[in-house]
Amino acid sequence: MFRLADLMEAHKEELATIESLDSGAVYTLALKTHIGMSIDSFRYFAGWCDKIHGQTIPINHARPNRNLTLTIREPIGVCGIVTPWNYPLMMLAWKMSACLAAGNTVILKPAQVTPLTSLKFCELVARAGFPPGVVNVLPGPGAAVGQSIAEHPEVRKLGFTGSTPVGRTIMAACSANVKKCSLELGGKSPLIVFADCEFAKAVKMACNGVFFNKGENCIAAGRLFVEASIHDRFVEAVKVEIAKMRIGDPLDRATDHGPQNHRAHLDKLLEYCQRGVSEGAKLVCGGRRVAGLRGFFMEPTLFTGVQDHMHIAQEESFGPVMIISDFPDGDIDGVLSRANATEYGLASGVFTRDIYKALRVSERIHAGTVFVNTYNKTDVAAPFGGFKQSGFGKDLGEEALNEYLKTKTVTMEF
Ligand code: TAP
Repeated sequence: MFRLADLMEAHKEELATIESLDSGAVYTLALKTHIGMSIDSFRYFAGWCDKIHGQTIPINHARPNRNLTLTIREPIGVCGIVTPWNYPLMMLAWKMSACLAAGNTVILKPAQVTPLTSLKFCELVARAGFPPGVVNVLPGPGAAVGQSIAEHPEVRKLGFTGSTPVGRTIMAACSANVKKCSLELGGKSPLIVFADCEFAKAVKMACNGVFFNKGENCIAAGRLFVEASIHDRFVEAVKVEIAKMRIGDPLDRATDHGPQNHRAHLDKLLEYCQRGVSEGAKLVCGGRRVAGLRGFFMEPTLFTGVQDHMHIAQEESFGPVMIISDFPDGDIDGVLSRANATEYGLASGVFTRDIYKALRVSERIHAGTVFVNTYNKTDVAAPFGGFKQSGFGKDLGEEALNEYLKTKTVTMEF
């Protein structure tokens, strides 16, 4: 695995170029995040390979004899992994690195629209010297290939990242043979901005929280709640940031915002914005395809005056759409209950200089990740995964290993 990480590092520009062409991610981001964090994942989990062990547990003795129990952490066997199109190599790496470190073999199905980096990755796996059959990549349609992996009786574990509806289908398929599964699903992550925040930082981070990877980011800040007394100033500052964004060729090193992943996704986003307008939200800017540019470019979009019942307040866009609602000054309970009134629970954020407020929000928000005065700050050592219908099971960190291990209990009498 260390050798594989070194090979990925040596080919990182090539991988980033392929990822950029295949997914529309801007090259600079692809290099740092899509590829950079994939390399970090393999290095991090390579370090775990010789640190996976069980426990020695004192149990009641069967007198007059004595007993000793120990646990052994064993690989599960053949694991399936099914990934989405927004971070093609990174989603592969987050799951596969933990899966391999735990001693399993793997069959991975990449998203149909973005299979290229996973195929290049196979070449590096072979060059790194993995035994044949340990890593298998099988591109194809989810309904056929993904479903077959989920249903196969000899695949004992399935790790899935994707949408909540497909997650439900997968869970049902896994239930047929009681397969262990972990699901990293959609989100509609609330970001709460209090008036006592560091204003300029909050604006920049909020824009990053929404527009990072053109919004095709599962933890994207899906809904912003801004305290009423700074609401108008905040909206003006976001408009200034949006106006600065350079939209264009993702391979150009100066570009900030590339095209959406594929046509059907862009069409869905335009419809989503239409729905926001027809439900009465105020479209401050964007909501359209970028005129005069070839490709699936969408204007960074800003909605204000969004009411809780609206579709755009409830459902994830998975695109560059910022959705702002205000909340009365000082109403922490009110904003928390609105932020928690969703079936999703992937991530969340809070901006305030008041540590008491930040900790109270962190404690009471229903989400697998809380960012305080930052956003999108994931790390290979920190567990990542959602609550509620955003799924269960963790990627990254020590906890991810549990998803790909089983525990055997051995009890001896002497
Ligand atoms: P999905 O449509 O759910 O697709 C994800 C993967 O599942 C694809 O490889 C897809 O294959 C496959 N699939 C489709 N139907 C299947 C079935 N019946 N059985 C097995 N596999 C099947 O998601 P997407 O559109 O690629 O990605 C966007 C969604 O992923 C968003 O909702 C986003 O929030 C979520 N996401 C979540 C996270 C985390 S960590 N929670 C990270 C990234 C993305 P095809 O290629 O044929 O569609």
